[in-house]
Amino acid sequence: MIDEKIVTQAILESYTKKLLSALEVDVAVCGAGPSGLVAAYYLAKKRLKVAVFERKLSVGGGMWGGGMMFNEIVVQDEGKEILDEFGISTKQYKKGYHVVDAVECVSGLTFKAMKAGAKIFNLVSVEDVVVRKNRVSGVVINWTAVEMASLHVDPMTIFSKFVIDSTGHPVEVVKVLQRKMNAQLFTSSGKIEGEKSMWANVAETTTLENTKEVFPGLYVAGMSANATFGSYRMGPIFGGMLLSGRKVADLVAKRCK
Ligand code: 48F
Repeated sequence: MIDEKIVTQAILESYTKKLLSALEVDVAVCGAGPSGLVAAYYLAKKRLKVAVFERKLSVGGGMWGGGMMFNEIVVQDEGKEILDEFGISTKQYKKGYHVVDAVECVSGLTFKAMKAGAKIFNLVSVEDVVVRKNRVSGVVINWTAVEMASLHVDPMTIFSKFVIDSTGHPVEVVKVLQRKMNAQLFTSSGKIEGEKSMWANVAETTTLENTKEVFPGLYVAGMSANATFGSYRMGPIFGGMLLSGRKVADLVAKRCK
């Protein structure tokens, strides 16, 4: 005999417990694309308290569809090393180029990030930041359904020592900080420089260089880093995203000590 009331109670109680445990975290990761998931894994592995907020029903961002819906992705040798650590299969296509099933890759990154201890909240959008004493100190979240329906419902707040913007091309967290607080960013113009057109070779290197703090308390990773600091996009080669996730985790973990 199944008692539906128990099923409902189980879900409500365990979700509430999970959310309550995330009200104050070491790191709030905004966006569960490849860079966000890798960052969450390495941070959680270092025993830091990590909450990931993802707007969509599914995590994985732009990785599921590979290149133009051919659901395979490519990584370089350095990216392959990270995938090896996650136990994700890769196949060498030519020297220095490895192909990976995009679906296995998203699943593997997600599984390991969660097993390491990261909590993922899908269907939740980050709509604002908390700024205290000229420092980003948390995020403001709401249900994606509220956002989609344009309902007039107030959001709630998550406090964190650090925030990572891994929202990809739209660089949403930095954007809201810039718009609402007129923030002076650590970019050459002090503002978001904007993403440039495709140039994979340069973009892969600059993704790593641009993975850094952009405002006190706020880091950028993945495509968000390139969009913030004004570099190119790279299409379905994902080594830079993975390496960026690992780099931001290292940088933030050092600051959390
Ligand atoms: O876009 P996305 O995959 O970001 P990424 O980790 O990787 C980029 C690549 O997928 C690809 C590329 C590499 O070759 O160019 O595009 O930089 O994942 C970003 C995630 O953030 C979510 C969004 O739904 C996606 O899953 N997201 C975006 N804005 C918000 C958000 C927000 N305001 N709140 C919560 N999640």
